[in-house]
Amino acid sequence: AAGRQEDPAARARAALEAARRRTTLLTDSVTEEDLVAQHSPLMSPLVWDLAHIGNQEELWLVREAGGRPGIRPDLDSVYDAFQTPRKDRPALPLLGPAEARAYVAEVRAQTLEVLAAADTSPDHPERLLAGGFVFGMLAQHEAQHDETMLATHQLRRGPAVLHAPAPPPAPADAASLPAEVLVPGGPFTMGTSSEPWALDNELPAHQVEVAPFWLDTVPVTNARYQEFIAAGGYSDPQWWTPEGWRHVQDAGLQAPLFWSRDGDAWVRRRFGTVEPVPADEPVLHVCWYEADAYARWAGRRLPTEAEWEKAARHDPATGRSRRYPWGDADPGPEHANLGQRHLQPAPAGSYPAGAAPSGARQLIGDVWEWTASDFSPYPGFAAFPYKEYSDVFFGPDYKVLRGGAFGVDPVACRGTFRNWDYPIRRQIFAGFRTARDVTASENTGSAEHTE
Ligand code: AVJ
Ligand code: FE
Repeated sequence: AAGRQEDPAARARAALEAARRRTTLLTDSVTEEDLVAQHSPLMSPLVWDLAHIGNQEELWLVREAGGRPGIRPDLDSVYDAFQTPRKDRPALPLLGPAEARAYVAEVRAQTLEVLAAADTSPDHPERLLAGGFVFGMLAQHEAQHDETMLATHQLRRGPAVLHAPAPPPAPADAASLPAEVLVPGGPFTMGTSSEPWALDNELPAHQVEVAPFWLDTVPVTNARYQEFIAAGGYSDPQWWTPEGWRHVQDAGLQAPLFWSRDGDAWVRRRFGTVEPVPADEPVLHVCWYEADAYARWAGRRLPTEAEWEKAARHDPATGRSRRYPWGDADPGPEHANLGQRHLQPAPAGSYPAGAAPSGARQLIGDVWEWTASDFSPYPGFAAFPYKEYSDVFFGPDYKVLRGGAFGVDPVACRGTFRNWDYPIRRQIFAGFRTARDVTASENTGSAEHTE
């Protein structure tokens, strides 16, 4: 695994090449017909994602970083995500599969020449190049589209084309973990001013006061979620916000996306196969409204984004915020379920080596976790290098998700990484965990060892 001390150019090349291997697999594993088809109005045709990856790389690495003339500037408007919503992209004059493959290969060849000649030293006067930032940004961009394309694969009907081993079984102690862990109160450092490839919305580092709270040790499982369904959770307005209740009725929600009944049991469709819903796996493909309603039904609430990040990064022994729950080392297979190594979450309680100081597990990887918070800028936020990455999304329309999922590459996942989506979205690889306030008596009792 690449570390922060490693040569930024070598780290950038490795990250770009890893993302491209995944892009190639995701686009070569389907027929040409499936590549150009729209599998859901929520998603682009896969062939759009492919050429969009190339076009963004041409814009930022070949033209901007390399100062080279454009390869296909005529494609800029076709692959501008803001000009055409996903549902309308099949009608665009898209490159065909062979043309798109040739295009991304040509862009990549030039990118590697630009990278080989670039000065990526951490103190480079141009912020875009310092520490290889723009190369890291494009590796993260491609990795994010690899996740989006994985969601398209999940929505696609027909026999399975992607295959991966199941995650390891839960460790022996998984069944005896405490239901919740205490995260001590006090200030902590949220966000970062030192992570070289952090994106603009993760900056700057700033102090946030967080009251002590209890957090689920592991994400909410399918078994727990089925209790909510069986208790009539979907038909009782008291658990839902007014908007959530309206949405449940309008959309006819009864269970997570991809679930259906098979007699008395729940089954789920997963990458082309139908299988029993595994009881001890974190629940997946629920929207924010469902997560919020479950939490209220359980007498709890979703954690705020600041609470989530404190649980994931704050080390009470030193007072410092770490890059990851386990420390500063880049994610390895022992820490977290990331990178599409497995095509499903690992059982709740997995990855003890990835636990946070509080004892919480699986904060990174497995499932994105919905938080209570709207997507807003940190104090001192400045859009960089373009407003359309985050700035235009700030506001009450989007909820923040944290922690990454099995479909997320490690390059696009860390304790500070912020994702966001509409509260109705379910095709993303999202689950959640719940929290509660520390009560007055618990607070008195815990004050001594938290100071
Ligand atoms: C950060 C996942 C919300 O997919 O809309 C991809 C990432 N930005 N291309 C998205 C992104 C530009 C973004 N999310
Ligand atoms: Fe994009």
